[in-house]
Amino acid sequence: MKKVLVYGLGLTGISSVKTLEKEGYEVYTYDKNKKNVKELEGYKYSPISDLEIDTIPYDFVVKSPGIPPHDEIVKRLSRKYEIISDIELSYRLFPDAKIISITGTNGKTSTTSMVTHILNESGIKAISVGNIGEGILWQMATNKDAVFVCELSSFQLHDVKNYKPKIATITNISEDHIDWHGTFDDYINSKISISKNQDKDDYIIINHEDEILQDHKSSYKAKIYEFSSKNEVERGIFLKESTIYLKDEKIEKLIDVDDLLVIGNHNYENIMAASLCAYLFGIDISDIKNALKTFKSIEHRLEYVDAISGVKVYNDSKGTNVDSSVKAIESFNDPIIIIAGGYNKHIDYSAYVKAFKKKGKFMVIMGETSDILANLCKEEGVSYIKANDMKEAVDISFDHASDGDVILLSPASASWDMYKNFELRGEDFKAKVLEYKKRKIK
Ligand code: UMA
Repeated sequence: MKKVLVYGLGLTGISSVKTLEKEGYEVYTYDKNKKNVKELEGYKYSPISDLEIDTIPYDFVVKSPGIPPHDEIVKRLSRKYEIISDIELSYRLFPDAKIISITGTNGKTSTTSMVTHILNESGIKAISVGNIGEGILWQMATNKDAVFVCELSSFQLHDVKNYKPKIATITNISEDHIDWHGTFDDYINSKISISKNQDKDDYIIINHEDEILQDHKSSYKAKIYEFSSKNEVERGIFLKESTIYLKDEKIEKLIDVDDLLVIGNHNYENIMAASLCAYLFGIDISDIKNALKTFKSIEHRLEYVDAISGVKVYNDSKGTNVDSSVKAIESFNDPIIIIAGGYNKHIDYSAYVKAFKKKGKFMVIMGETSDILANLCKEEGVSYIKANDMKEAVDISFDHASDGDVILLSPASASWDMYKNFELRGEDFKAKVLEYKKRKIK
């Protein structure tokens, strides 16, 4: 019986243990913070201590994506064993699964959800997996008939070896997660590795306007399709004035952006990337057109929350890095009061404050990155106030807002200093907005 160590018992670990046990492996587990988890009741696995962790002859180790390569236990394990991600394992266990893979610094969740939406609307059972929802392995083990639309993080791609998707997409690359990767180059290489095993019969979809992706163009062996919101592409999808066109053997109109339910140039780019995935998968263009008309913005991604006394409120808690939040800021024409700050990923925040300066009225800052952002605001002459928690941040924002303004939570930082994840931060924001509304109505 093959022996496997599952390191980390969060979403990834739970899904990995369940699947490995079902597939007949002898499973050992280790987690710094827990031994047994409720979700694994009834499953056979052996928790192991850090002292004996490298004494068993495992065939390989499955590491959860949040655990960085510089972790001492990872370093110890890597001297003796092959360490892979659950994504790599999904390819090894289910080589015949139909997969569409999407990565990129920003837009990957939206693009993934859009592809799933287009496929489902076209009558094909599709499930979004990977860096979205529960772990990929259990989904694959229990949904043999589905197409898996796989959002991949740089953490997950860092530990792939043979993974070879038929269709891969990289939406864009900008600085993120340097605390985990150590260097920007390591982050870039992880992203690019989505395509490293592809060959001429596969497809790679890239952003025509992204310099880093263009610089790596000669390294892709797969057939390249591009998308662009600025220029006509050689082969792919592009936006011209307010219409999106598909160009392969001929040019044909896909949709007018006015017929979409999402706003912002970055969302049009996601629509283009998603449409290319669906097109290359073999979906009819008429089905793609129809599905695009019904796609709504996903939760926590430029999500419209409410309008209170003429002030529109948007939740962009998924804005966890500079590039993502800059795009959110650029989606609005009205004056913005922004709630900023959070976990410090040791990235450069100046582009965020500079972009905000153009349209922004006021920055409300909280979290670990408070001092960094406050100093940048001073340098750029942006007005700001620090807040201790979300309630205070929301109240201050409304105090400074007037009719026609926008209040936007788009922190350019991960949530991990104050919340378990960005979803909980977004929920908290929406709850505090609702509380404010109730107090206001009284
Ligand atoms: N742990 C250790 N040692 C450590 C660190 C963590 O034992 O040094 C343990 C923790 O005690 C915990 C477990 O590892 O029990 C957590 O593992 P994890 O951080 O990898 O989190 P999972 O619950 O497995 O969730 C992961 C992704 N999280 C991260 O990559 C941080 C989820 O992405 C993903 O949905 C899930 O796998 C299923 O595939 C979330 C995320 O924030 C959305 N992703 C980052 C992002 O989008 O920016 C990359």
